[in-house]
Amino acid sequence: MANIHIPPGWRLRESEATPESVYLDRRQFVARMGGGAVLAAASLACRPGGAATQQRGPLDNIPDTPTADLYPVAVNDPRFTPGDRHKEISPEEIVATYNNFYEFGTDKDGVWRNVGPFEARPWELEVTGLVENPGVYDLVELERAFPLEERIYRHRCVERWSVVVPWIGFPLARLLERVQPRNDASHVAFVTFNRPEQAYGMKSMTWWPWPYHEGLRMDEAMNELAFVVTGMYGHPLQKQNGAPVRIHLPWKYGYKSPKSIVRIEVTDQQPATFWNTSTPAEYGFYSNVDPGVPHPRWSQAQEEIVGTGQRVPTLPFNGYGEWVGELYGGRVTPAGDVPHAR
Ligand SMILES: Nc1nc2c(c(=O)[nH]1)N[C@H]1C(S)=C(S)[C@@H](COP(=O)(O)O)O[C@H]1N2
Ligand SMILES: [Mo]
Repeated sequence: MANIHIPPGWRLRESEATPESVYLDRRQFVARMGGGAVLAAASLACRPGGAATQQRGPLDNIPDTPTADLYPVAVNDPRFTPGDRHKEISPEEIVATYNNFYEFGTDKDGVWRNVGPFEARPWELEVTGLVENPGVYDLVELERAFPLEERIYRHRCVERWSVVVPWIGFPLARLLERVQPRNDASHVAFVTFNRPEQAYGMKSMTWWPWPYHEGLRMDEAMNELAFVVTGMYGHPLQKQNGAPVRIHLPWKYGYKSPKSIVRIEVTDQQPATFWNTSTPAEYGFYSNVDPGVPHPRWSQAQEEIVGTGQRVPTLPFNGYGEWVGELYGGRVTPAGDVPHAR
């Protein structure tokens, strides 16, 4: 997406990701990244009776939760760990500072600085629509209801950058099995929070079709890979990565994985999606990672692994074809998904 903020050519700007960040400890990294001037714009944590005592860094955005004891988790199913390529876990400093989350602005390295006012806990998640057991769940209940597991997934943005992230959560299928979709249910819609007063991007960019929304076909949602994420890197999610609950779908472009969701709606129609509604000529419903279908404005044949300077060939389904290939009748991009695809 980022109709405006694609850096020219392949080089990521120095300020967006520096390979050295891998080797620096966190305090050095924050200092080098932002310097005093930029950090001054971040929220300052004030203690009673005192001046500002601490500056918020990119890794200080984990909301308090009574479920913190559930993290880190022990279960890491090796079936889901990337194989021979794109398998190095990205440093959390990269994943927490190079974000797409338009609710908090369009600058990737600005998102973590803007999430201060966002109250991501406590949180309710509603599951509604064509299900036998609709309900409003306290997220804490869901975190305790399903065994949490870690999944190391590749994340491939349509802007042709990628990271490798150890997410924590549970399969979407487990939640859907619990609420029992009715026989006439064909799709699942996701809706994100709608609080412009806490989200600078929502408030200032009124032209987008807020709140952010996405959707899947039921068989995609039931696929073992589709993951409800509540944590990352051994702890609950950082706000800039979609705290307290997001979706992750490793075989699709990043925009299919909505952050900070408040509702899952089971329906009998293909749901509208934020990017398809905004720019239908560029973004389809399925949006499977496909090196063979260029974006109208750039090739998808390769991608840059953020923070490494490495540029690698993009894989069909982002390397997850063995899990999801059969969902799409032998194609990666289903016919008609985007007008420019052959
Ligand atoms: N609510 C919401 N979810 C969103 C987005 C967004 O702008 N708002 N951006 C999407 C895009 S384009 C990407 S690439 C990923 C980025 O996730 P990350 O910043 O945690 O890596 O989030 C996706 N989910
Ligand atoms: Mo993206």
